[in-house]
Amino acid sequence: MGADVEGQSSHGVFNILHTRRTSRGILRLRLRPVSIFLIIVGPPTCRLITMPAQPHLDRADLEAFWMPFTANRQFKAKPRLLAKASGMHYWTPEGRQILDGVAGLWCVNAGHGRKEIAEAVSRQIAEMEYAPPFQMGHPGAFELANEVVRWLPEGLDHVFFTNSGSESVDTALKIALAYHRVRGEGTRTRLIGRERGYHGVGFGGISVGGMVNNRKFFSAQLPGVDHLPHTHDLAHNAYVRGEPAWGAHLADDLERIVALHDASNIAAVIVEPVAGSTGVLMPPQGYLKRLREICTRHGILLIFDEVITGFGRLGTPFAAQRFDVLPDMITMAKGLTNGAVPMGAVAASPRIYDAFMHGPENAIELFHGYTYSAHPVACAAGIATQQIYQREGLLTRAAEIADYWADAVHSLKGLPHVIDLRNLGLIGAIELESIPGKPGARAFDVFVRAFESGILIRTTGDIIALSPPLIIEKSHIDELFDKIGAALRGTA
Ligand code: PXG
Repeated sequence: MGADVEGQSSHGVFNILHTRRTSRGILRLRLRPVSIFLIIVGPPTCRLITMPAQPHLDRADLEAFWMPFTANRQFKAKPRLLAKASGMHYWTPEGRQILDGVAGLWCVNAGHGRKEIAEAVSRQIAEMEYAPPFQMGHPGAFELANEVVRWLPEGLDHVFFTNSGSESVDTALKIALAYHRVRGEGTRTRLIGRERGYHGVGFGGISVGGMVNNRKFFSAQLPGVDHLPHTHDLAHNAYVRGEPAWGAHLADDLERIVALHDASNIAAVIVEPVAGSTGVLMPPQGYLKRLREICTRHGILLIFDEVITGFGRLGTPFAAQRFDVLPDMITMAKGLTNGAVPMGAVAASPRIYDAFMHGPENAIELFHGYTYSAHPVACAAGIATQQIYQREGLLTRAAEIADYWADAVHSLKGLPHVIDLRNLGLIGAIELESIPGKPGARAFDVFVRAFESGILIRTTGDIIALSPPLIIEKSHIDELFDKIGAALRGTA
């Protein structure tokens, strides 16, 4: 093709200015005036990826946005931008293809660019962009709640909508406190989290959470919070596949806290079934069951924070099913809408819901909610997402490919700086030895190298976390781990 070829697309007539064949059979076309197209050539089909015109961003243009959980100055000196996504991939504004090893941020479980979600969202915005959720309703809210209940373990059958994981956590903690109060046990106010837990960034979430940097700058936390010990111990559990055998006894620490405060003062325990943000810490075999038993014995509510484990990450719809443990509440977000529209939710047991359904029928039972609870557009995205999960069997897919994934994770054993490898469902972790005095620097270097080689991974401290879309194929797994291996070999 020459520089003067003319073509037609939905964007109008274009002139092809430049073509270049890259690796993997991708033909890149540079077009006038504004678009870049990528044509992926490969039997049996061709796919046309259109890149919308990207505004050019100078250093000064990057200043106004105060980026979350980001080294702002480092990023703005050398930005890493994403402009388009489809299936297992992102593309940079320059058209570089990036294999997504982390489902965006543990949320795009059905893969990127799902047409059904885009269409449902666009239909809903055109039809009714907003409806007030207080003393009013819209059909989508009830439909999505029913869809979610279908995935939940039997025994959780009510859904309260929020807009994020952080809001879900704070909502669940508030429901726990109010639940005890409406039952006449208002002294049960203490909340128990876990060291190295992550429960979002609200004041409730950082109070029960256990990540030092997320807590130490913000002195005003909830009073009356205790923490269980975390379960991560490389001396016992290094290179274990799946759930480690050592550590169930760490749940017994809850008995110590109960003995200290008395159960009559304790409202709830909140844990992530698999601690994600803090570096992918797998629950020891039997640990969650033991926590459940102790909570039940003492009338303490057990909350599973399933913001990352919900919606198929471990090969079952929720981790509660995978571990065969029924919590009193489950918090969720992320995969609820495939990351397409912000939304979270709290699932509660009938015992909890029914406890509020007393008093005059015209009384509001729970003084809690958000302007955007059950937002119609989020509900539309959520319903379309659940239909994809159902139709494609995605919430059990991780179980099918988990062994191949586990082999790939553990194939990195022996590579430079690797001190542990962990896997469960479609989650993986690579723990690296830190550079003395520079915690996190080594993993970040691997992250940058990996991005430059065409894969997106996630780091927390010196741990690399992996959580790809659930549509991942074996060839993607091979590419992901080949490139991680190369990045590890390349780092100092
Ligand atoms: N609970 C858990 C278990 C989470 O993983 C939240 C609550 C808060 O969700 P929102 O939607 O408020 O962010 C999360 C969020 C990472 C990473 O790198 C994980 C999260 C957020 C940011 C980074 O692992 N999870």
